[in-house]
Amino acid sequence: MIIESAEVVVTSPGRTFVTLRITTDEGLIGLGDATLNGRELAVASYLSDHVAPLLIGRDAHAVEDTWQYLHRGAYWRRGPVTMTAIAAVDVALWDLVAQRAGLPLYQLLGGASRRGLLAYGHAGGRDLPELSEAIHRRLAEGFRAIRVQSGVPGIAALYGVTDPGTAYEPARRAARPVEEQWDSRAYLRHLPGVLEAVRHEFGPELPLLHDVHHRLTPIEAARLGRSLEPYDLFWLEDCTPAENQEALRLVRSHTVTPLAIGEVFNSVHDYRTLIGEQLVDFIRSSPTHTGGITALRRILDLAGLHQIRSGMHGPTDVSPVGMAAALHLGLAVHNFGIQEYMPHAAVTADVFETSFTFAAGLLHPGELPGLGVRLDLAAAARYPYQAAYLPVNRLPDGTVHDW
Ligand code: KDG
Ligand code: MG
Repeated sequence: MIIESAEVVVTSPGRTFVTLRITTDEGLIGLGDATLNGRELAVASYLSDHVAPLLIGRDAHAVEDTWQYLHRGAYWRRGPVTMTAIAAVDVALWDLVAQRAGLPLYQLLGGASRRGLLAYGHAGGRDLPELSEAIHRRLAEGFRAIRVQSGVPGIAALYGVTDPGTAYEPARRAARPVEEQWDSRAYLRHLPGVLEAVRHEFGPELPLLHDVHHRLTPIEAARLGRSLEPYDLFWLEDCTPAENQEALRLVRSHTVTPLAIGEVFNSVHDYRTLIGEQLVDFIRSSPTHTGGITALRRILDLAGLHQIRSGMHGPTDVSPVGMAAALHLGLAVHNFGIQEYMPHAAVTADVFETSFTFAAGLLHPGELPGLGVRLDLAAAARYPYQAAYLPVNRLPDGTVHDW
């Protein structure tokens, strides 16, 4: 199965997605997600200028060798652009190998370890009544686990909080990033009361998650984790800037609230201290931003030795192709934890035809050979690239802060 062509498709049906489309001499088409939110064209160029020409003539079955060839062979390793590009190649090759075998991809990864993947949905509200309404809406849609984000008095524009009834979409179509605000003291005062009210209204069973989005110092995160213990969080996500692995030692030594981290990581090396010292409970990486299925499976195998489970990133900026890759891997690995699921805008289905399903709170990748996703090129051309940026975050005095 020889690779004949590799093209990069940039399309914006609802939001921008970058997809690698590999065609073999037998006419099979494999897809890989290369979407890096707000920096999409950097990965598109990395792939079309530097990687696609190297793929022509290679054996599509050589998934591991191709991964090493692009990773070690480039000399310049790691980083989100490089690893998202390698991920797209890796996932497209797995898609091809599984299609050639006539099997859904999860069967090549060891087969199903469970009936379906517990998914969590997002609920955000500017105040408690809005938040409660948003949670009820998610429950009615079938979600059995909920990420809770709340407005904070005094902060006008805040991560995770949308206008009522609208889907959360962090990237905004504008020439420059919009600016949001942050105040750690106001947040730390307000959040425990929010979780208390939600736990009281929705009872002890519902798994509740919360994302701090990298904003606290280690001692602030330790305080927050401890103050949320009575509300039994499923996890507290990205409580400190993720690149400082050692910071989690301090947090961990003060709280038993489970910790999740890693949506911005791109390599197993980002996790070595965290996994080796058992400083976290969930791995947030998706195949899309971590070098693909080949690389994430290694991370999850290492994590499994320490009873650390998966919690793959599944925002709208992971494309339907990337989502399918996460679902096949999540169905197969033993140490699956939970899967984030933010359904894409309806218009995305004009371009990407998917076979994954969501029912009774569980996702399943479906039974079509390969990933089970098709890309309609003609439809993709009807949604040309539109620039969008993630927000920038500032403290009350104007200092730029982690977003
Ligand atoms: O591209 C950035 C978003 O995917 C991210 O901000 C969403 O934090 C996020 C999450 O947990 O889904
Ligand atoms: Mg997050």
